[in-house]
Amino acid sequence: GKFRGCTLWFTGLSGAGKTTLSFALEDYLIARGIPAFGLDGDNMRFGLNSDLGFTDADREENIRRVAEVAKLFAESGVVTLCSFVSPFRADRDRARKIHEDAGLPFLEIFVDAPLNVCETRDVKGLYKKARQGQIKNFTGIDSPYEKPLSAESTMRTGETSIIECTQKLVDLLVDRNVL
Ligand code: GGZ
Ligand code: DAT
Repeated sequence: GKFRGCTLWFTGLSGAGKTTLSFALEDYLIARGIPAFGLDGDNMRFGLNSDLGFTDADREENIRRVAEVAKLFAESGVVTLCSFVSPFRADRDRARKIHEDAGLPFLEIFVDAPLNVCETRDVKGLYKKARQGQIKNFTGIDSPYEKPLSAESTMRTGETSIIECTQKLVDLLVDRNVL
């Protein structure tokens, strides 16, 4: 069959919708027999990256290791869905380079929801804690987020439904000959 290995890199604030969209796309792909796998903080930060926190340097190393792991999954033919805040442009650009040097497609997806939308959602109650000073260096509150300048696609999750966003991702994969 056709070789589909590639990495979709979801970046955006906590609560923007990275995990939700990557799960929806993973379900869609698996249901059609296409191997897909999601990497996120839950399966990377508790294992391989359990030595890392949220300083700028630790985030950089987190993204570097995730990118190397994603490259291996993509090399094996899997559609790899990475959901990380990944707030720094240089770190995302390096993740891209790691893939492109190996001849693997890398699609950066900007999951773009305004801070006030993410903070109102407050899926895990972390914004409240960050506002109260219980969590330091929280992205969007007291740590920066550098928006992508040339993402392959942007999902405006504050004004677009999960279904519409998922369809847009499927369309992108068709356009890039993954599907
Ligand atoms: C940002 C934090 C922080 C700080 C804990 N800043 O909604 P979540 O919970 O699941 O998404 C956030 C996740 C970010 O981990 P990443 O590995 O994606 O970050 S990075 O790419 O910057 O390395 C949030 C939670 O962990 N969390 N503390 N200070 N998000
Ligand atoms: P993240 O992984 O970026 O931290 P999440 O997926 O855990 O974010 O939470 C996103 C929340 O927003 C979740 O409760 C679903 C909701 N939501 C509403 N519209 C959405 C959309 N179009 N795409 C993704 N999530 C959406």
